Amino acid sequence: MSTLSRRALIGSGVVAAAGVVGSGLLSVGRAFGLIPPDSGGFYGPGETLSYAAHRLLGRNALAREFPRAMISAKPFANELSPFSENFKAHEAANFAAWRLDVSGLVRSPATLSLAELRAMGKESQITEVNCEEGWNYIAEWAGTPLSAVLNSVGVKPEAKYVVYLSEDTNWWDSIDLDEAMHPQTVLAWEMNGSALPVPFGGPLRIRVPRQLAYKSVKFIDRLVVTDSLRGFGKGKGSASADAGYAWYAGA
Ligand SMILES: Nc1nc2c(c(=O)[nH]1)N[C@H]1C(S)=C(S)[C@@H](COP(=O)(O)O)O[C@H]1N2
Ligand SMILES: [Mo]
Repeated sequence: MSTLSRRALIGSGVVAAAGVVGSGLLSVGRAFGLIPPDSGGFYGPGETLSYAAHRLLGRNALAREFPRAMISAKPFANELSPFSENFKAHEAANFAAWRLDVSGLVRSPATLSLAELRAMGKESQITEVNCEEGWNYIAEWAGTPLSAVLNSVGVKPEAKYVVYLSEDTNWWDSIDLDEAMHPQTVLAWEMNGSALPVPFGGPLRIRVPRQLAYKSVKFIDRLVVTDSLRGFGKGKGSASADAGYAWYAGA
C-alpha cells in the first residue's frame, strides 16, 4: 500500500468510522468513492468500513484460484424457482435466440447473442462458489470477461456501477466499476469444460469470484451501466441488499 493511499484512508477517517459515520465523513467518503449504496441502514457504518477498506487496499487483489485436482466432484446447485414458459422455450431451442441486452451509460448500447459474446474473448478460472450459508464448491468457469463487453460498448465517464438482471428470476445485483473491470469478473457460459448447465445458471451467469456467491447471479440477460442505484428496487444495489444482506460481499 502506498503512503498516499494509507494517508487517504486514515485522513478520511473511514477506518475509525464504524460507530460515527456523520454527514461530513460520508461526504468525504463519497468524494473518494467509498460509500456503498446500502450505507444508510443499521449496519451501514460497518458496511461502509468494510467496503472502504477493501476498495483502498484490495482494488486489484485476485480471488484465490485452485488446481484442477481440487474441482468438486459434485457441485451443488441452489434450488431455484420454476422457470417461465419463455425460459423453457429458450432452453428447448438451445438458447439460440438468447440475448444479453447492454444499455445505460454506454456509447453504443448492444444486444449480444451467446456466439457474439464468445467471440469477444474467453477467460478461464478455477474458483470457489461460497454461499453465505456456509457451503461451497470449486469449479472451472469460462466466459467472456465483463471488461471486454464494457470496453466494446464504451462506458461513459460518469458511470459508477454495472447492474445485472435476469428476466426469469427476481434475483439481480450490481457491482462497482472496479469489480466490473476486474479480470476475474466474467460472464460465464462454460462450467467444467461444458456449456453452462441450466441449474448452475446457463446459458449465462456472471461470476464475481471475489465476493460471496449471491453476487454471482444466474440467467443474466440484461446489463445496465449507471451512475446511481436509486432507480433499481429499493435503491440498495441488489435484491440481496433489499432483503438485508450486504451489497458489498467481499470476503
Ligand atoms: N438467478 C439466481 N441467481 C442466483 C441465485 C438464485 O436463486 N437465482 N442464488 C444465489 C446464491 S444465494 C448462491 S449461494 C449461488 C449458488 O450457486 P450454485 O447454484 O451454482 O450453487 O447462486 C446465486 N445466484
Ligand atoms: Mo447463497
